[in-house]
Parts: sequence; C-alpha cells; structure tokens
Amino acid sequence: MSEAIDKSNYGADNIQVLEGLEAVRKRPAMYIGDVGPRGLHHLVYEVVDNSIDEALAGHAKNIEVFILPGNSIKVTDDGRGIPTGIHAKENRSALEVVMTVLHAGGKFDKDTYKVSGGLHGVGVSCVNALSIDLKATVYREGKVFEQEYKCGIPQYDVREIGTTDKRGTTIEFTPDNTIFYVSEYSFDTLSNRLRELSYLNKNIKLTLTDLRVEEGKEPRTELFYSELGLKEFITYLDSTREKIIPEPIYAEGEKQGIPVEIAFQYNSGYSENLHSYVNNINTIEGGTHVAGFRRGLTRTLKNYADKEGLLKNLKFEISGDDFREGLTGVISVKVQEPQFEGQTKTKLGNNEVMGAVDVAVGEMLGNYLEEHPKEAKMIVNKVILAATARHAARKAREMVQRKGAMSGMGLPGKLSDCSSTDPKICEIYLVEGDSAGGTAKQGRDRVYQAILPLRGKILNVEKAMEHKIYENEEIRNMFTALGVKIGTENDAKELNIDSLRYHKIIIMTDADIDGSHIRTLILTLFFRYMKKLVESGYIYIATPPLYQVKKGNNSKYCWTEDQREQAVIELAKGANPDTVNIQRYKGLGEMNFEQLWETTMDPARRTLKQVTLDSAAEADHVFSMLMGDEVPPRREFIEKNAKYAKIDI
Ligand code: 0RA
Repeated sequence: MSEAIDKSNYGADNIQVLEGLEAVRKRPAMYIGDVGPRGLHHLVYEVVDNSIDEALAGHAKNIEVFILPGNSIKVTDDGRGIPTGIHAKENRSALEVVMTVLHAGGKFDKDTYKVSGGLHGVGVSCVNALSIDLKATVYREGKVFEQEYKCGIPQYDVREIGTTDKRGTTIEFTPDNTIFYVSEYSFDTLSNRLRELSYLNKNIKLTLTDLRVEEGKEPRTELFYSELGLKEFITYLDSTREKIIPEPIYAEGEKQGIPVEIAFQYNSGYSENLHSYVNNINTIEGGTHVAGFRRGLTRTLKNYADKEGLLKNLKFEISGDDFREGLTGVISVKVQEPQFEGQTKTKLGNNEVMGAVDVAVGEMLGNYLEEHPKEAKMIVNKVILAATARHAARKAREMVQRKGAMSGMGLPGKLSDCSSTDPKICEIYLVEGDSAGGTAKQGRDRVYQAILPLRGKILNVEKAMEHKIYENEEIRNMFTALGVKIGTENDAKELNIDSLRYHKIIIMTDADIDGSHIRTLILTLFFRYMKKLVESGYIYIATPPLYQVKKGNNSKYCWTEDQREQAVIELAKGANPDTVNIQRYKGLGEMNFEQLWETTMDPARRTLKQVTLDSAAEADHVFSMLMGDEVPPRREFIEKNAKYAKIDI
C-alpha cells in the first residue's frame, strides 16, 4: 500500500494536488482498471496517448517507446513539448500542473482536437502518482527543461538544463512495485497495441525498442507505420484468409461533424470479424457506431441486389447477419464527448454517431458497387450462400436445443458432473482423451469439479460452416454441459450465458504438440462462438507439470527447465546427480490420479492461466492464421513463439 503523505509542509493548492495523488495511490484500480499486467501496460498507453494527441493535432510525427533495463519505460515524441511557462492561475509551471493535477492534460490548448485517450482516459498525472520515479524532459523554444517526481510529488521546481535544436517531450517512469503485483513488461503486449495504434492513426511512426538485453546482444526493435490506415489494418487481419474482392473497401471523412474511417473486406470464411474503435479505444461491446455500420451495409447491399434483380430466385428472406458472413471490418470514429455504456464500459452510447456511420457506409459502398459490378456480384453471391447456409444451421441448432430439452436434464452422458449447483464455485475440466478424463474423475473434488472428456481433435471451427458446428457431437456436448445457448431474445446470434453452470472452464490437455493443437482448437471454438465466456474471464488453462524429479522417497514436480535443474541439485544433496531420476510427463495419462490432483487440480497448489483478450483484433489475426488454410505463416508463428509459447490471446 502507498505510504501516507505528510502534508504539514504544503500550502492549500498543493494539498489539493497531494490529495488527488493520494486518491490514485489508494484506489489505483479505479483509475487504471487493475494493478496486474493490464494496469501495468496501461501506464504506457496513457503516456503514449498524450503523444498521439499531439500527433493528431499535426505537431508530432515520431513516437518512440523504450523498455529500459529494470522495466522502466521511456516515451518520447517530437511534438511542441509540454508548455513550461508559469501557469497564471496555478502559479507554477504548466508542466508541473499537467504532471500532477488529475485531468489537467488537455486544458491549455482548446484548439487541439483531443480525442485519443485510454479506456480510463485518466491522464499522465495518474501514471506519475503510480510511479516510484518519473522524469519529464521538455525540448521547447531552443531550451531543455526537466522535472522529476517520486510517487507524483515534484522533487524540485521545473528547471532549465541546457539548449537544444530539438522539440518534443520525453517521459521516463518506473512503476511503483508496491502498487503493482507484477513488474515485467511484455514486448508482445506493447507491440500489439502500438501496431493497432499505427493503423488507427496513419502517418505516425511508432517504434518499440526493448533495451532489456544481455551485454553484446542487439536490442529487439519494431517500427509501426501505416500510410493507408484501416485499409492496411484489414490486409493485416485477413492476411491468411482467402479474399473475395481484391482490395478492401475503404473510406474516411467527416460525416455530420464526426470523423469516420471504415474499411472492410469479404473472405471465404464464415465468421464476422468486426472491430470497432472510438477515440482509439477498442469498443468490444460495440454500440451506436457498429449499429450504424450494420444498418448502412444491409440497406445498401440489399438495395443494390434488388435493383440488379440478383435476389429473384431466392426462396428465403435474407437476414442482416447474412450480409456480414465472412466480413472483416474495422470502424474507427472520433467522438468529442463519448458516452460509454455496458458491462465493461466499452459500448458507445452516443446516438448521433449511428446516423453518421450509416450515411458514411451508404455512400462509400453505394459508389463502390456501382463502380465494381464484378465484385458487387461476388459479394451478393456470398450473401446468398450465407442465407442458404443459415437455414441449414438453424435446423441443426434447433435440434441441439430440442435434444437438450428432451433428455431430462439434458446433460451429456460423458459428463461427470459435480454435486454443487452454484456456478460461482463450480469448475469444469475439458480433458483431452477418455483415459486422462478417467484419471481426472478419480482425482477431482466431486463437490465442485466436473469432468468432460473430449475425444481426440475437435472440429476446426475456423474452417467449418456453421451448421457443421451444431452437428458435431463433441461441440454439442460442450454447449450442453456448460449450459450456454446461442440466441437471446434480442439477438439470434448472441450467446446466452444466463444458465452457465460453471464459472471456471478449464482446458486440460497434454504437454505435447497434439495437446497444444487441441487446446488451440478449443480456444478457437470459444473465441469464435462463445467469446462472451472469454471476455467474462471464465476460460482457464491448466498447467500440468513437465517433470517429476525423484530420489528415494523425495520428489519434486517441475514446470520449467530451471526448476528441473534446481530440483536435481536439491535432491542430489551433493551426491552424483545421476542418482536422481527425472520423469518427463508427456501426457496427463502418465500421472496417477493423486499426482494429477496435487499438481494440476487442487486449487491450493495448481496454477491456472486465465485466458484474456487484450486485443480482439490481434486474437482474430492469430486464430485465422493458426487455424486457416495457409501453412507458411503458421509455421513462422509457431517457430517464433514455440520457445515461449503463451496463450495470451
Ligand atoms: C498542452 C499544450 C501544448 C502541448 C501539449 C499540451 C503537449 C502535451 C504532451 C504530452 C506528451 N507530449 C506532449 N506534447 C505536447 C502546446 C501549446 C503550444 O505550444 O502552443
């Protein structure tokens, strides 16, 4: 917890500032979401967002992020530099005000169109409050200024330290490790966000450099720069999907005073992958901008198809969903005063945005269809195919639900259910293979742990049409065991989790290649058809040990090579290490039920990895690549990630 701040030496203005900083340190989660990996990375986004604003205002072109040894972060930009003159009302340097007063960030510059800002949009003063050390350096009007802070408290007045011909701002900070329970920055997490930001804000150069390197090794560095914005984003997202039209449909401009940028492409797949952003924030729950897009798309395509007589022979009506099957799209709007709603505050509520996006899509798509009759026909054919398949899928889906209702409780025969009916404490293990399923069943605590064995490889839903999914027994078993259904009162495709029977859904597969393939197949199913479970944090991965190291009656389980080496040394107690026996567990089946309980299932001793969704766009890209048709990018990914494979989708 944060140390109490001694306020006896400060004046009234300063006391207000101190109380602000203290509030952030007392309830950090209220300001940055959490104090785990997410919050830690959020600090970087908060600082970068300020530089992005400066770039969007037309004053900066380059933003550089460095991960420094010791997991400090440095962010530099070549903008105008935070003003350093005395702020009349506050009677101290504007820089100090920006860095220490909550929500002070944009107040000086009314002309700047300030719209970026992280999910919590709390400003750099929060980062300052949560940093054990922070240094701001400003290059402005030929001079260099600096100020340093500890836990947000200035250590001296802003001082001039030299001359320069550069312009810009540099913020270097070290997160306070008494506040965050993790301290290590992930290059991949940061690079995914910077990549996303570069597509969302074209013509800005963003670089990420990892300086946490051993002596003599080159730092890892990546440059993100997009000239074509969302058009390139779509090309990236769909790089392994088979395209229906040669180029994404793209438009940007201002509609009804709202900047709107949209790009989309149709591919030969069956899922809808629509990613939406408001002020660079991923609105995972959608909202009015998404509704406007759907409306505009359906109306424009339907009008075109009717006008051209392409639907004459169709026996079913076409639904809105049919127009979006195999569609990959990104919508980005900039809204001055966004209202965020929904469970995770990522659903846009502003009604005026719906019309703006609707009109934008209508115009861009209308023009496109008129100018590209060949592509237009391919899109309409795709829609007709989707409508036809949907009819088949609905029958299959209804059958699943009817079957569920008929057989009493309707639970699959292979499920060994737990006795508790309180979803909050109940867990279900999805186990690879009947034999490991048997072991898990013996080892479990039957009060709250259920076991569902899965036979071999489940269907790859990335490549299958929807009705195949409901016809697949393994997948049906999962739906019924979990107690989830597709279709709610309002939305035929939304997942209904009102009757979810377990709040921990744990994927337990062997620690070998097949096991990781099966795990990816199951995760693909969750990501494409039960995303709400992922978003709600209900999906976990079990981590069985890789080794048991044994000597006489003593033994240790090990999850990493380091642990194994350590265990050999400890158990050998100075004797010849060859007297220690090392067993490599390739499969769950090599453990007996007691071992499986001790290492992998006992809540007191196991480690579960929660599957999170930092970036839906990146997850979309990775799943389409891993599970799609093209081999080379998949091989490349696996080779690159094999050594430190983590399923942080
Ligand atoms: C307020 C006014 C002005 C610049 C900035 C803020 C500014 C803030 C940050 C944060 C990171 N990089 C930044 N760059 C600029 C400019 C006022 C003026 O020069 O007229």
